[in-house]
Amino acid sequence: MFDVLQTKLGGVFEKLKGRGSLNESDVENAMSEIRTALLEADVALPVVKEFISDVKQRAVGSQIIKSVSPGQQVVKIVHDTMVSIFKGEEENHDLNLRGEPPIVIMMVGLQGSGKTTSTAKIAKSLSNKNRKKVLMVSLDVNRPAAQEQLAILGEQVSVETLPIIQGQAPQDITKRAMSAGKLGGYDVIILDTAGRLSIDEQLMSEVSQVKKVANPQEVLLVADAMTGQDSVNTAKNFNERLGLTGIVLTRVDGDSRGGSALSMRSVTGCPIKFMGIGEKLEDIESFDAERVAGRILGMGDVVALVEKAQEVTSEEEAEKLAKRMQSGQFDLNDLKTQLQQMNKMGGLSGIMGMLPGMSGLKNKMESAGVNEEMLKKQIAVIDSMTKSERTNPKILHASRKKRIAQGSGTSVQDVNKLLKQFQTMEKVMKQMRKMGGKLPNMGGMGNPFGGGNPFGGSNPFGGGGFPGLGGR
Ligand SMILES: Nc1nc2c(ncn2[C@@H]2O[C@H](COP(=O)(O)OP(=O)(O)OP(=O)(O)O)[C@@H](O)[C@H]2O)c(=O)[nH]1
Ligand SMILES: [Mg+2]
Repeated sequence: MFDVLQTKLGGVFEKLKGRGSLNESDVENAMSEIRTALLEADVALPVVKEFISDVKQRAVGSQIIKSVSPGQQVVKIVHDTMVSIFKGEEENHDLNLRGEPPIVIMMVGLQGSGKTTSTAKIAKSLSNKNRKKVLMVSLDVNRPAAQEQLAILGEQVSVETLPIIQGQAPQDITKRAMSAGKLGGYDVIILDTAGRLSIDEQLMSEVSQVKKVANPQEVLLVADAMTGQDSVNTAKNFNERLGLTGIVLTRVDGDSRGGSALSMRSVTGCPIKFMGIGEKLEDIESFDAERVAGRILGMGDVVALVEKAQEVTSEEEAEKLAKRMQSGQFDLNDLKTQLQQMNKMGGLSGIMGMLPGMSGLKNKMESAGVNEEMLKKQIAVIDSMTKSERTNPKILHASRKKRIAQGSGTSVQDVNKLLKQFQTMEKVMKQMRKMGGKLPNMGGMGNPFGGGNPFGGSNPFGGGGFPGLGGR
């Protein structure tokens, strides 16, 4: 599975992971080797470029973890980048079967890509695992015996197929399928369309018309993982013309280069929903980004190690911060750490999004201008300060503020705002100490971000949200 990609990247990683230290040129070298590896595995050039720049960006923004080697850390970053491309925006790569039945799934793709086989595989899985009543329908009137092929598969997997009426056009078969689906009380109808050698107008207009009649909830492109660069154009064309909702990647069991998977995902923005991993009708898997990236990179142990180390590091950091706050030693360096931590957690919206019932608050915060941009700006302001300014903000007078504003690309007003927040925090912490470490009940929490104090906002997270404010 994805052999070429795996072997090529594996070589780069083996060299990297043992390295105790990496300088800039080591990293540059590793990047250029990864670049070559991806290209040789047939990943499309724009996707390679995006991948490399994403890795670099993550590398720059990542925190150095003492307990693992830089090489190991790079391995982890490449892994994360791959997972994030495979995952895309959606959380869920399952079929969308919500709504009023029958739900229609339409299978499209080039000739021989595996549409009919995948139709039967998906039908079998929906019927056995999800207990759905499924109707399979062949719209392939071009290839002799294509409709019979599906009927035979239907018998093998014990899923019904629409009776064949010779001479009917695809649109008419579709209409018949829709009414049979409703009358028969089916949950799901899967339409298996005819393939073509290459994308031609006739094919596209035929499937577009079928789509209009059937109004499918899922339009799945079935694509052969073994076809290299061409698959990207195919996917792009189908997507532009039909609006795909997902990809079924077939023949992943073969000696495929694997690059097409990454490219198609990236170019269409459509999630890969299934992988065909053999000719048998149970040879289908849901696509799991973590697992696939793990298989491709073959570095599961390193990834786990770095994850563990990251956890420990942020815990240690949180504890250290909490202690400093309790002893009243909090300075702007600590504020920066805290801002970074917030940023790492996916920014405020990421955190808020995870909490049920918080969407209203999230909007409020956004309208108060508390967002990731702001976090970044604040971090930039602190970065532009000298060491002594950070530990002793009291020395910040007008000319220093002006210099900091210029250095961070912000305004003196922004600098003042940050300092104001810092002072508010100091005050809160003093109160905390007085109350024996408990978080004071800050008045006016109706808008926790009132007064431009984002740290008031950590309060609604139940104290555990941010290190140091938990009152531990
Ligand atoms: N090894 C392997 N073979 C597969 C897989 N999926 C499909 N095949 C094989 O590929 C061949 C073509 O599959 P079909 O399902 O008939 O392809 P199709 O897209 O319906 O073809 P047309 O209808 O002619 O366009 C068959 O021999 C299948 O057994 C897979 O995941 N792995
Ligand atoms: Mg077929």
